Amino acid sequence: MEYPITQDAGLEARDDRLVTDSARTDRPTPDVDVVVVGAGIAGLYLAYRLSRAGHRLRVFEAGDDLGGTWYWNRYPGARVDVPSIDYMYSFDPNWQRDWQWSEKYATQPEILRYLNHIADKHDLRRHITFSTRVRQAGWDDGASLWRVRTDGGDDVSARFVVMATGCLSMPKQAEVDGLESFTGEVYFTSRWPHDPVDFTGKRVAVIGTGSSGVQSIPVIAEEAREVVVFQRTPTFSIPARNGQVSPERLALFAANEADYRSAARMSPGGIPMERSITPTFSVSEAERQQRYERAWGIGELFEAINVYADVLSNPAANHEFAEFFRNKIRAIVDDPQTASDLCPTDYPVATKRPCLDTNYYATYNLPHVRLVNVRKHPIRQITETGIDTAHEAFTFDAIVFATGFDAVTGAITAVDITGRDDAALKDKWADGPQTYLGLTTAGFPNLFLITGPGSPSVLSNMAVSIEQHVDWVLDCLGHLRAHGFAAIEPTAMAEAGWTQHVNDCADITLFPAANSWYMGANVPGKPRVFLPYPAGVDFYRATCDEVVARDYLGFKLSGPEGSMCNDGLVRRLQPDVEMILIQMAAMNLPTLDSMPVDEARAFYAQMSTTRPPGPDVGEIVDGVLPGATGDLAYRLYRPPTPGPHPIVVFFHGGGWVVGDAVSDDPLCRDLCVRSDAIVISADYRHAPEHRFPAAVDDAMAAVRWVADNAEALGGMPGRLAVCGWSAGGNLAAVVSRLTRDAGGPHIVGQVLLTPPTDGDLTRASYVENADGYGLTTALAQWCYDHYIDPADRRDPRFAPLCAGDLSGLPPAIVVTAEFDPLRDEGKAYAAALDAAGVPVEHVRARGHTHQSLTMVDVALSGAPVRARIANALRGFFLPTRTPETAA
Ligand code: N01
Repeated sequence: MEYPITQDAGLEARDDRLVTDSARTDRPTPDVDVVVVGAGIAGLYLAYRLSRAGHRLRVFEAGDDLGGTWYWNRYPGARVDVPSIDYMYSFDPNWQRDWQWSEKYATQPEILRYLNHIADKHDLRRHITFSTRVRQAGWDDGASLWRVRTDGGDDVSARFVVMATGCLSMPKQAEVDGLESFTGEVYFTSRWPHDPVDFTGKRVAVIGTGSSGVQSIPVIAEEAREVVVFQRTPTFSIPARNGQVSPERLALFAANEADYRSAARMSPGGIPMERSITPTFSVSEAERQQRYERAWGIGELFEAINVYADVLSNPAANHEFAEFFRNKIRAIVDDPQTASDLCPTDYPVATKRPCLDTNYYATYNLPHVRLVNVRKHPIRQITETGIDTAHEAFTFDAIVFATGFDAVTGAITAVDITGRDDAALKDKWADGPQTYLGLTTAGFPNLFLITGPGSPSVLSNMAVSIEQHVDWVLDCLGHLRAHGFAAIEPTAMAEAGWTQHVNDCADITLFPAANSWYMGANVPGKPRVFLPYPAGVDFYRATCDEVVARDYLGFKLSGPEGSMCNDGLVRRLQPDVEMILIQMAAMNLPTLDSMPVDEARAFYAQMSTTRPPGPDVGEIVDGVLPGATGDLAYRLYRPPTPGPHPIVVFFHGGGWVVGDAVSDDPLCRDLCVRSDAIVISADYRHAPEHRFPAAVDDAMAAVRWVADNAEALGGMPGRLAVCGWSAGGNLAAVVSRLTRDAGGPHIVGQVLLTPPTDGDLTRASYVENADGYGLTTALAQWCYDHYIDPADRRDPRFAPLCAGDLSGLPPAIVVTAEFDPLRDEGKAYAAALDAAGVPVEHVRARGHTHQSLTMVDVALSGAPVRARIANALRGFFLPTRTPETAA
């Protein structure tokens, strides 16, 4: 059937007029503008966009036909695990006129038919050279072009190379000894024959229980006489509940397909869905079970994982969800030992790709299906007739390997790619891939990676992510043309920043806890690096768009008429901190400095009620202690371990104006548990009613009282440290010096968390971070003005940095946050302590704000900093630091 070549108005409007490089320069004209490697979903869309934009292109495809993943993975039961109508192109808006999905989750043959249908409809085949593998691509810097060689003898020059090689296309080696001796049939799910395979009456082994194994095992078991599944790691799988395409989804399409697709693009996973913001333990047990049941019943992976906001970050939340899964498995599988072997226990749920199945667990109830737990009974070797484990010799007619892929990077590094100075990409990535946005890599100009490492790729609906990348590349090529540039390449700084950002995102999740292919852990010798970008399609797309809007931030663009580079980092905040700031901004809350003091205090207290409580401690005691002029409230946090314990006197934050003994409750709990010390949060009088030095006098009184009563409080006399956040950090620093001068009480260490140390508003950090990061410069000034007269601001009881002599002060840990107006004075104080010979550890909290380090269980990226604080406290409390031994 012939289809007219359609042109979408939107695309037409976006493409710039073609001006070839040769028209501008006398440099050699490449054979084509773009070489595309791969003719799967990405390669086809590239062919569509590039050809319509007037680029001369060639697409090389190793397979005999198009389809990529869907060409190769023809194993029995192969299906998509994203609903079919989400897993399709959006550039073909009138698709329903000539295409219909027959099922919620289409089979491999149906998807392959769809891709062929699209290729024919838009006349894409003519760009593709089949049965041809790209072996080599080398950047010729002098000519500013790529030289691409194939196993078919092609030698093609191109201005750009786009790797559309797929994330799961390079099969992993079998890694079992003796395969060559087996005389029966051998199959790999990833390279399944085109002719039908008939297992009727046969004894079949299946090795591997990832998605491919989970899908194929039930179907193979329908034919085979005997099926033995060799399982190394059990998987979490939910029933797909396949059937007709959901009428609700179709109705959404009928209402407005453009809105639907746009919602997908701005969703966390590439399927229209609201990001869950409910923490698991914020609702009742009954409600949680109800929601888990719904997740199990709906048959959609993304929905299931989105059940609660913290499933992938909170170990306890993950454990509960995993236990729900395990109970389901135990309920389905009759044999208790088999059920137990099928229950994953050594990695958090969803940190390895979960599966969608049809009758997977129930298949193990069939009399001719058996599970062998390879962890208990390792495969020794494959023999002529079957498989030997340490305990048993099995005879098979066929062995099916469903053993997975060298994922995400494997297909890219399989091509010998060399960039500037003949540097090999494989060498550059030897310790893990480095990319900018997962799209480009420094030193390899004009090379684009579709769904490359460092982009959402395999954690998202690939169809949506592929389109986004291809659109970005096409826009980029249009930009280069329009501005007379011939080459684009990321800077080393931008790439390092992005690689760091991807790691930061992964580090606040449970993903690194699993030996998954996401981590490269399934391939022996592959570096352990989290490969995809886990913060979501929505954030990722916004970032890519921002890079363009900021004049291709982090890229160097060059051409015959010159070059431009707007170098920098697109994401500098910790990802969770950024998310919190976005949410706070959306709430449009009034600022404290816009309110009368009483209102500000009430508002501050109100805000505290909505945060997570922090960890459980052994005991909490509320009491009063004698302050300088009257009673002061305190709260004591005792660790769950047997005492006596060292004691930390803690001073809360709040700019000397707001807050009280319990306002930093989660932080105090966290410090108590992590450092195994009693934390006593002592209140002090607040300004403006009680201006400087009232708070200092109270802080001194509190330290004296705690020192005098250490034993009665369950503490260890002589092991006393001070700690404070913000204004409390200032008080801790001041008290450390005053006690030194007064000859006691002896303080073994001081913890100063984002402290003001001289309130000098002219410092750079007050200017750089004046607004947008929680504490504003205006609010800091409001606090100072309430607390202290300008004339007193060099008094060392306010400005410890102005104290003449800092020698002999207790050892310190000073924490400064990158995006804090107070950053530079904390930094200066750490340097001054160091210069005075005081042992000091200065922790620069990268990507953090004034408050974020105190946000226990909210800003998870703050936890390692608090762990360092606790570690420092433990060091302060070592017996060598006590007065007796110090003397
Ligand atoms: O591969 P896998 P897959 N001895 O790596 C085991 C997508 N996909 O092809 O975990 C014994 O997940 C290995 O064990 P372990 C989807 O994203 C999607 O199944 O390494 N066992 C594991 O059990 C998916 O995640 C769809 O300990 C060995 C299995 O083999 C990705 O592709 C369908 C072994 C490999 O599982 C990959 O899935 C199919 C050995 N030597 C795939 N080596 C859908 O859309 C490996 N294993 C539904």
